[in-house]
Amino acid sequence: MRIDVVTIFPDYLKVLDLSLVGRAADRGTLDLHVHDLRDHAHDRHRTVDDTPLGGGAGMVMKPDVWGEALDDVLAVDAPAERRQVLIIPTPSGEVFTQRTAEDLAGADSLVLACGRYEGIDTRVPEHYASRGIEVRELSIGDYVLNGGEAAAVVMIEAIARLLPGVLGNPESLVEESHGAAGLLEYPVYTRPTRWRDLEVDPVLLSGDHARIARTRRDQAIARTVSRRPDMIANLDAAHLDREDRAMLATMGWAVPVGAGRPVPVRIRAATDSDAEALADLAARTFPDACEHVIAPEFIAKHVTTNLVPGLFRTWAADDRVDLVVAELLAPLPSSQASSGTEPIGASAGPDLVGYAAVLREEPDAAGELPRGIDPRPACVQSRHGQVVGELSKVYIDSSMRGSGLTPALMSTVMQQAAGHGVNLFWLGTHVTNKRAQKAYKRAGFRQAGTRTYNVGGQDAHDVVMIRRTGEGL
Ligand code: 6GU
Repeated sequence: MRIDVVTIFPDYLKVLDLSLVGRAADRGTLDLHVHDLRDHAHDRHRTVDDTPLGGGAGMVMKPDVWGEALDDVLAVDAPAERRQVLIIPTPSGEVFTQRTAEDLAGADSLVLACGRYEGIDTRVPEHYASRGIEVRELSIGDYVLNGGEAAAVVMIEAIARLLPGVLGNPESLVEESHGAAGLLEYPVYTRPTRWRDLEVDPVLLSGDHARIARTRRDQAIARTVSRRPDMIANLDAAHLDREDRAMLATMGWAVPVGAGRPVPVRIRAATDSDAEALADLAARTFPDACEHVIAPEFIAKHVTTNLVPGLFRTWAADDRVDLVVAELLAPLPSSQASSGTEPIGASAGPDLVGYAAVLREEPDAAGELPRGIDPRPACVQSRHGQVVGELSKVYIDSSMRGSGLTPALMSTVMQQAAGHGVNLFWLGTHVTNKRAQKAYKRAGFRQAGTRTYNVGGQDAHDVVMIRRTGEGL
């Protein structure tokens, strides 16, 4: 690639002779030429600027001087198959990104016109564009430099390292920040493994390549969520696997069904004021769990007698109940909104799309267990000192299936309950609901037996699953 730079400070570009760009030039991959703009000024003072027409601060660079300089370096009648780009670094340009660098690395030659002062007369880019030259006015970020030289150095380095043979190890282009994944790069470590009391994650020393890859991916996601939420909002959901989604959901981003991008959610403890929204959510999600196996009238009866706002109000007030909700922080595009009985957003309440509860098996002062707790099935044996909690249960709005909210709610509620002493979790789920059983299995549950469960007056057959805290996932 040939690069020409026109500037009033040719020495500024000498930094490019150092480092990898210099080596690329030595090898012939890059043919860099720097020209002094003042060679094209013809008065005694070699003037390149003048006061702005219409008044105002600063000086503007003269179009006649620039025109002569650029006519000299631009190959005006170059063959059409050679791509030549005129780049004008300016804070009022389009933002130069890794995508821009990748695009420009495909050109045959670049000419960078570095302005100083308030910029170059606007007719200069206009003129060359009208002559069929590809002109790009580019900014390297939202701040102002005194001239385009530093920006030109930045752009040339970003472009040159993408040219074939410039980087020693092209592999390092694959996983870096702002690469195709749309995430920042994961944190990196080297020896010593323990430095000033700081240890590295032992997974990195395990030699287990799949686990290392997973850990790094989770770290890249975590870092991007905290530093660049704008990048998370733009992630292409098609590139997110189940574990990515679970990680994102724990960190406040979920991918709705059919959506191309994650949306912000908050996973938090439920309060009294969630009771109505929770009852609505329960009414539209409970049937999903047993729709095809229990008659609709039994389901309806169960919902209207049990899953009432009063139940959720009682749970929110009971410290033996850990009740966690997932709240949508921005409305979904209407095509993805759930088609429940209550239109979402019609009420003033929170937009809840999921909940999970753990009911701790512990009598209160009156000897009563938490409201709505199921009798513990015989197959759930607690040893001395074990504190039993019923995971009751993880319900997700149909618009959020596969969004990552299920594992995120599950791990949040179980962590919270574990903090309140629960170390043996159990749950019952209908024998035919394989989707739920799979999800619980992934969360570390295993089948312990079965139970018969009464839904609105009809017996249902449930699989009983258990998980002890500390049991590996
Ligand atoms: Cl390309 N030029 C100048 N002068 N300032 C800038 C810039 C360019 N990009 C950000 N700030």
